Amino acid sequence: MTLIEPDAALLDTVRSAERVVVFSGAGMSAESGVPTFRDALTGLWERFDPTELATPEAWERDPALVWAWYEWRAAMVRRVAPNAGHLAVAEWARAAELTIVTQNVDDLHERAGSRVSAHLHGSLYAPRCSGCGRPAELDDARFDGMTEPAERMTPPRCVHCGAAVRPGAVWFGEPLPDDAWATAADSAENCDVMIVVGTSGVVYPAAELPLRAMRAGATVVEVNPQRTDLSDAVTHSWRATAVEALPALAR
Ligand code: BV8
Ligand code: ZN
Repeated sequence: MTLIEPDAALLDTVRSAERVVVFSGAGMSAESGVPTFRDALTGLWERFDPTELATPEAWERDPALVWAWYEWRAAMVRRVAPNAGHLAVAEWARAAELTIVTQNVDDLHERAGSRVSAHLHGSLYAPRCSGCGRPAELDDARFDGMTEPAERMTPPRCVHCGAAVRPGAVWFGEPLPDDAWATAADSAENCDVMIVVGTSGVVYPAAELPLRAMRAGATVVEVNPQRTDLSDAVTHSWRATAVEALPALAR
């Protein structure tokens, strides 16, 4: 059911829920100034389709282009701050058993004080070796001087095996991290309330999570200024932004 405003009964259900899952997508960070995934290709990269560039094939074809895009996004996120939606979720977690499952590769939930149980699509801040898979210890200070995007940046080399260091994101065609998916699926199937915020619901298997929560009998509230592929499948779809809705839903 599409909502313009949640009624008192829904607010009571959400605020009194013991087991809550917050499932977030790129719209969660939009009001912090982070372009959503479909808008993440601006300037130098606007001629690319994100679902083309976020792939192992793009990395094989042109690692310097892909590495530059992720470095620029990581530098940009460092210059913004968590928004009132991130802060409300962090506050909520102090009063209920709250599990955060995010598709986002930014660290804004963490910087708001939350512990994220599952980063389904990896992180901008977890570069790893494309050869041996070890995490790469890179100095975040490298972002400080990065005020202009560069079209190409040669990725650093792994100190252990010499292979190129790759972004820590999960690309299209790559499996989600087993532990993140297991945590996310388990929390979706065992929650009383799921808040689905800021996702277009087109990327799988992540978009399956609200459907699993519905099948398990949870109250699933979508928060999105637009209608999405999930809007008809959830119990309530609130046309609101993360900053408008989350402080109202949290206790
Ligand atoms: C896998 C990291 C199997 C990279 C990302 C055909 C049909 C179905 C599925 C497939 C298919 N072909 C291929 C697939 C599978 C594919 C997929 O789903 N493709 C899609 C495009 C159809 N999935 C995969 O490949 C996944 N892996 O399936 O592996 C496998 C198993 C074993 C062995 C091998 C393989 C991996 C998918 C992970 C891809 N990586 N991110 C990076 O970030 O660069 S996904 C990427 O999209 C981001 O993480 C993003 O989070 C995610 C989803 O996008 P959204 O978060 O929803 O963001 P979007 O911009 O779309 O929407 C923003 C929403 O916010 C909008 O609705 C907007 O209205 C709203 N909004 C805006 N402002 C606000 C707001 N909401 C609230 N407040 C606001 N202020
Ligand atoms: Zn290595």
